[in-house]
Amino acid sequence: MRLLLNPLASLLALFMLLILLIISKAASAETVQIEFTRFDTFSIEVVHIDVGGTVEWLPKNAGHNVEFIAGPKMNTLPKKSKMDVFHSVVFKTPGIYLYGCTPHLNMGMLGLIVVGNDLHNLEKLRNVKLSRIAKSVLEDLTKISKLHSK
Ligand SMILES: [Cu+2]
Repeated sequence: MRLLLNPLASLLALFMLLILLIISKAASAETVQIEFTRFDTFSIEVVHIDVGGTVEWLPKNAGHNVEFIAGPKMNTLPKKSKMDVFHSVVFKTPGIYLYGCTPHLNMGMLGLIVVGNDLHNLEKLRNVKLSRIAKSVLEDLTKISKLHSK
C-alpha cells in the first residue's frame, strides 16, 4: 500500500492502466459473426458495424457462399468467397454493402452491411438488377437498415 501512496508510483500505475485500456479498446475492434442457415438465409440479414469492424461468415450449413453485389466503392468490392468456407471481411469504407449467396441470391438469400452508420449509397444499391424475390427481400432489409440508422 505504501508503494501506491507514493505520488510517482500512483502516477505510473494510472499510466499503466490507461495503456491497458487503450490496448483492450484496440483489440476489441468489433467482430460480427453471421451463419449460413439451413433455410437458405444468413442468420443476421442487416448488420451495423463501425468503420474498421470485421464480419465473419461461418459455414454452419452446406451449399452457400458470400458474393458482394454493391458497396460504396463499386470497383473495389470485397472478394467473393468459395462455397462452404469460413469468410472474413474488414470494412474500412463507410457506406452500405449488399451481398448474397451466389446459388441462392435469386431466391432472396442476401444481406446488408452498414458501415459507420452511413447510408449515402443506399439509393444506388436499390437500383441494382435483381430477381423479383431478391428485390422484395432487399426492400425489406433496406427498411430495417434505415430504422437502425436513426
Ligand atoms: Cu446459399
